[in-house]
Amino acid sequence: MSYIAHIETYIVDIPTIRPHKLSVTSMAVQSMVIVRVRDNEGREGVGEGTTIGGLAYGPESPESIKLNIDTYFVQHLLNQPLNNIKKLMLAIDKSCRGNAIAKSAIETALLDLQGKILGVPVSTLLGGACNSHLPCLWVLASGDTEQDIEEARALIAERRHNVFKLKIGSRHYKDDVAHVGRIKATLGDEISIRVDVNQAWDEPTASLAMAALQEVGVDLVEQPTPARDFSTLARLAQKFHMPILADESVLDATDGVNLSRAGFGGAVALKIAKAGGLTGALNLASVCHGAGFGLYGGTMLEGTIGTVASLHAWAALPKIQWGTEMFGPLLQKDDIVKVPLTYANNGVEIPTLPGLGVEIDEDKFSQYVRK
Ligand code: MUC
Ligand code: MG
Repeated sequence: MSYIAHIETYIVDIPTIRPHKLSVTSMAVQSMVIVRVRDNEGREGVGEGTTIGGLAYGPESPESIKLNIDTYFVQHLLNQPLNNIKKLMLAIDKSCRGNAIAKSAIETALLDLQGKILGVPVSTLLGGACNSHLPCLWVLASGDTEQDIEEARALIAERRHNVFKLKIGSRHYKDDVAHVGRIKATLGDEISIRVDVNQAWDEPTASLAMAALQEVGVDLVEQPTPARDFSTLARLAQKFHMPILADESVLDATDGVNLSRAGFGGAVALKIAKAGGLTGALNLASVCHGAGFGLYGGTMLEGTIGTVASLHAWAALPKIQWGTEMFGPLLQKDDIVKVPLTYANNGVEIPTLPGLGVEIDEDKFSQYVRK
């Protein structure tokens, strides 16, 4: 019987291809916690735990993810049999509260290793892939209207993306509407434009801004108001035809139930990092399905390991109405895997090799690992 013999965590820092500006921070580098788990026969599973801008986006930082896995999680895993991941994750859940990103990194590594041992992709462990290719949007977040238009045009010409999300909320809403309106008018009707406000507005500002965004042809507004204020989100959803995508508001299945009870209607961004892993994100997806919410495959701007783990989960969903944003690896200047994901036809291919289906490039890994 295989058991867990070794666990190591690392922080890997890779610069981004350009500054990525959100209402909460501006990123020039992405820092990922990489977990490497080995069994008694030397086979390896890898996982990733990633957030945005240190502590700017959420309560976990790369350093806390690494520290809490090393100090509190590892003792529940070492020398344990590998044939029951649920039991291992329950043991961690029972004694470690919160730390969803750290839990997601561990569950990913265990699923990768189990998939390799059984010779099946992670999507098979989750019940089976319903899709082999998923739509994937790109986020225009240089902060400069002309640069964003140029970036979008090149990606449309390559057929790499035909849906774009714009990060807004750090300046006056009228300046944001002018920026978004100019991009939408230039790119035309064929191209879908969405915005992500990352909680920056209060209700009166959101009402004014959403009316104007609806007018310029925006298809979706993501997290316009503060995460924990469900009643505001529900009121805004009832007021506008343009749908709202709840992101920071909905971490796991319980949030999905509570948002539905608050009277919200719209869509929900699933993220393995928010839900403590792939299983938690799929549990939330079931609740959303029952509540009539549309689904969307979200990212924390992970590198390839976290991105491919998410893709295996999204591929196991029969329907993902709003597509995905699993473009994280393309925002980074380099990659730590040997063969990167394939982005084509305005989407991304789901790997079919055992486990996650990606392999670490050791030279690249040593180049970017934090010393
Ligand atoms: C978020 O809030 O959606 C996803 C894409 C991106 O640019 O930032 C993230 C986080
Ligand atoms: Mg978001």
